[in-house]
Amino acid sequence: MLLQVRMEQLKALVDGWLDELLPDVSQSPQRLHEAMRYSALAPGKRLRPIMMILTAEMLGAEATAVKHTACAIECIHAFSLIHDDLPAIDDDKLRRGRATCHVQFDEPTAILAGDALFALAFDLLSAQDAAVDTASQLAIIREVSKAVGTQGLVGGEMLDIESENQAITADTLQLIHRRKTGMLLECSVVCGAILAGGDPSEIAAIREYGSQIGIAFQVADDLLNVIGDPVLLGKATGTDEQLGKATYPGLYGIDETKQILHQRVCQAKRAIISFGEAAAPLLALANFVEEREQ
Ligand code: GRG
Repeated sequence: MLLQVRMEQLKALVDGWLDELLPDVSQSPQRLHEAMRYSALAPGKRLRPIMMILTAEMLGAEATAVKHTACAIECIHAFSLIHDDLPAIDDDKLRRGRATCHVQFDEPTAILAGDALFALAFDLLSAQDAAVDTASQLAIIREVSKAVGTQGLVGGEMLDIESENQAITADTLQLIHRRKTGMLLECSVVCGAILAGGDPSEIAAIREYGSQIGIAFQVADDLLNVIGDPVLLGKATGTDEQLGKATYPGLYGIDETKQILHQRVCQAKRAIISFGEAAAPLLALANFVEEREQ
């Protein structure tokens, strides 16, 4: 099946899960729940849950085996987008083709909606499907905690802010991209592999795939911020330059950035070649990361 069709199907599946697991707007505090649902259910790609599902399926598990973990990661992702868009950080007005959370609601509500999505993520991780054994569940909670902590998402964002309008090295740029964006994508495929009962060598190969795709994804994001279509992206472009962000096009120029992106995607594909035919969806997804327009 074409990856595009499969991605649409999986996106609908994940949206159904999120709708079920997010707090209802009829419950108090209603405005907070409204803001959480507004951001988490906004029309994003659901790439992290999709990657988790495709990984689990590659190892022979059903999509439902990753339901709670996939939704937890998407809640963390939605949290990071809400906080990233705040006036104190990137001050963005448009996200996923809609007003950002603080514009639609207000700043305090957006901050709290992010915080509540983060708490919900760990609730989901600790209450996930009975089929998961305790050791795997703990391994997943650890994996997610590391991916979002000071050596992951939060730390990467801090480095990103500190690097604004500074001359930085290629190593620092790679570190920022790995932490700010890469580790949550890597974590998504690793969790999929753990939940599907992957052995250590399978998990290591999948981790390498996730690590390469994770950096490639942010390199593509940097490129799209320069040459992408804001309508397709559902967010403003040109903002990295305005904010003096450290980016691949800023350091290497457009053509070399495209080559770096291609190399990362090739390395990702090489990492999972041993899975044979079963790897086809993740190989196609790697191509999507290189060619994406949104
Ligand atoms: C959530 C623990 C935690 C901390 C917040 C603000 C912050 C710390 C981190 C920001 C990290 C960030 C927003 C990185 C950019 C990652 C990125 C490329 C986002 C866009 O992802 P897509 O394209 O978005 O998958 P959609 O909308 O399709 O889901």
